[in-house]
Amino acid sequence: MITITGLETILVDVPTIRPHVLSMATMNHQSLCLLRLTCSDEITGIGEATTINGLAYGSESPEGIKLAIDTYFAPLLMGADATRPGELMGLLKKAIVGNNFAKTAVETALLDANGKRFGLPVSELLGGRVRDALPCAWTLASGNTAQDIDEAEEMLATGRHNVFKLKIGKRAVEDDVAHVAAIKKALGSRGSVRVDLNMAWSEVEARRGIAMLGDAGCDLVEQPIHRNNKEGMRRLVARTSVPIMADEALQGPRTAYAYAIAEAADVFAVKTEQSGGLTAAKEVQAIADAAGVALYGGTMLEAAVGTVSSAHVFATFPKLAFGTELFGPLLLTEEILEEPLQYRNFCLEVPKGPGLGIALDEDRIAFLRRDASRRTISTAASSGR
Ligand code: MUC
Ligand code: MG
Repeated sequence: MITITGLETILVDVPTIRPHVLSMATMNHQSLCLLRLTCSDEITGIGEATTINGLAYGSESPEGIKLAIDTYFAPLLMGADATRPGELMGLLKKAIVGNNFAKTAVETALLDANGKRFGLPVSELLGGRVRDALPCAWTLASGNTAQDIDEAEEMLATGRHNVFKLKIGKRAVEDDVAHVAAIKKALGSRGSVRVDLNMAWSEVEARRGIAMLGDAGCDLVEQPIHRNNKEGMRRLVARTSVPIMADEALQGPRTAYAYAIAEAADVFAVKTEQSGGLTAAKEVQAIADAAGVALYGGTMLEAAVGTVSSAHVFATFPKLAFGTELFGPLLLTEEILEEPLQYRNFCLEVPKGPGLGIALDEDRIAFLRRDASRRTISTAASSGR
């Protein structure tokens, strides 16, 4: 039997290329929890769990994920059959409540290892890819309209992105709509403009704001109101012509089912971490397809490992009407892969090699890991400097 011989969790801090301004937080860096899962056949699988600004977005943080995996997941997994991700994820589901992000890191690493072992990309282990490149949006969130327009122009000129998600909800409704309208006016038909409120509006604000956004040429409104207000989302969907997308509301297949039967979203933003894993994300997709809900491949602003893991999942979706937003690595100042991901023709190319099809740049990880500075200080102290 090929067994799991080790789980190492590593916190890595990477600055963002500019402040990323969301309604609930401004990010200046991204903290990743990387997972290295070693097996008795010398194969190592990698995984990632990443949140937005610590605990600003959800109930898991990178530090909490590390603690959960080290303390509670590892004893359940050590010595288990590494070739049976389905069985192991079932075991974790039974033994551990919630902790969806941590579960995703583990499933990613198990599937990466199995893919390397059997010579297949993760997308093939998940049923088979139907596309090799994913349309990829960019988020304009500098907090400044003119800077956002310049950024969008650069993305269009370089062929990197022609779909733009604007983070709004911090300012008064009218001011936010004016910001969106100015960007749409500048881009015209060259770019799709969408917005994400991250739950910032009340239902009354949303009713007013979405009507104005429609007039301004906005193509999609993401999670305008609180995730628990399913009835409110249903009312908005029924009343407005701009498609409404659920994001924070989708905490795995059960909530996806509840949203689908309530007709509380036109589009689902599927996120692997929020869903509770790669297989769970596929289940959300199946529910959406069965209910006639359109799909979008979302991000938790993961770095390269989580981004590629999501890309393998989304590459298997038969329908992906609204594309993806797998741009996380591009928001970071540092490359953590030996070979960077390829973004071209407004798409992210899905790696074709076995497993995730990527390799970490171990020197960069050694430099960026959070405990690296402590190690350097203790070396200097012990040499008497
Ligand atoms: C979110 O709420 O969708 C995705 C893109 C981005 O800029 O933030 C994330 C989170
Ligand atoms: Mg969102």
